[in-house]
Amino acid sequence: MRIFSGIQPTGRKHLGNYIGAITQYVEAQERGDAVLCIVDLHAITVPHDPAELRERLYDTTAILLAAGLEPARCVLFRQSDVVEHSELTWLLSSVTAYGDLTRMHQFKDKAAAQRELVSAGLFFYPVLQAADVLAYRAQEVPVGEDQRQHVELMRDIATRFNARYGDTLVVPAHRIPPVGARIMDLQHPERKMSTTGGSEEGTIYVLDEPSAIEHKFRRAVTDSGSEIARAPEKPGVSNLLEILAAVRAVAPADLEAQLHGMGYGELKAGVARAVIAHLAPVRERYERLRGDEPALERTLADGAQRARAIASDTVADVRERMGVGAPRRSRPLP
Ligand code: AQP
Repeated sequence: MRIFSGIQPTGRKHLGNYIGAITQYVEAQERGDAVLCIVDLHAITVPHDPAELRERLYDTTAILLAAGLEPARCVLFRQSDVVEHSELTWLLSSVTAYGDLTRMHQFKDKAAAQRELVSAGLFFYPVLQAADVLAYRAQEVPVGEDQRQHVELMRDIATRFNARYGDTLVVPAHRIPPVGARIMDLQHPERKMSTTGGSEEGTIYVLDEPSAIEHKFRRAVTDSGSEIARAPEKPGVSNLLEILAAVRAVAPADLEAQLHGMGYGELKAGVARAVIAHLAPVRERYERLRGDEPALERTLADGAQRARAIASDTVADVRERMGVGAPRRSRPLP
């Protein structure tokens, strides 16, 4: 089975990214043929500093390797190194409904947050994301809950393409983890933990020092009452339970039973300890890997070469089906 996902090189990776996505990428290496992409072309749809983008890309590469991605067991690459993503975006735009793009929650949220320019790139972001996945004919896309709508859109795009031009693209399915698909901000537990929209105090970064993690959990907002249970009126406690369940790989319901009678302060301290222990080895490996940019560059270049071999094949089939370019007679269509 082919598994594909992408992650942005913007900002610092947080616990939501780690639990909702990165952990799934690492597991994907066990379950199938994992292709993971650091999406720098997505990152330029909002204002950015060019030099910083390159730095953040290396940071993200090192975090992914430190988390357990092994270049020998997966394809790890930088999106802009495989130009087929850009071409496929344009080809697929003709089977993408304009009305669907106007309904994307992420576009609405991010457009509202822009102070100057709302770029056409931001609007087109989900088409590029569809091209990322469809280029690899991936069956599965591990993502957090916030990406559900984008995966639905890419399914529609693939289905429409196949209906119009004949069976060419694989219609992918999302894989949203049962626990930890939407980690919330510790200060505003009604909002998701986020790179751009969250609070600094409420966001745990993968590379935070243990003392910072401890401090942020100590200050986490909890709810009225004293019961440790998940409930809509207890978003703070629910989030802490979800985080603890995800890092300990246990069911939240089992935790509720185990922690019955414990106070909120004790809960927060326990979650902090578990998260610190979970992230400490990642931080240590990151420090070693991040210093060697030439090695990171070699890993990405090798990944891009392997990625291109797959993506160029799909783009050639899409062009042929659509009647774009010179006819190709050497290889029959699938
Ligand atoms: N709070 C979250 N809980 C669980 N999963 C999450 N993801 C993001 N936030 C949470 C998942 O992380 C993956 C990679 O995300 P990304 O870095 O490409 O950016 P994003 O989805 O736009 O989320 P961010 O990091 O919070 O950035 P902004 O602030 O720009 O929206 C995705 O699979 C995502 O679902």
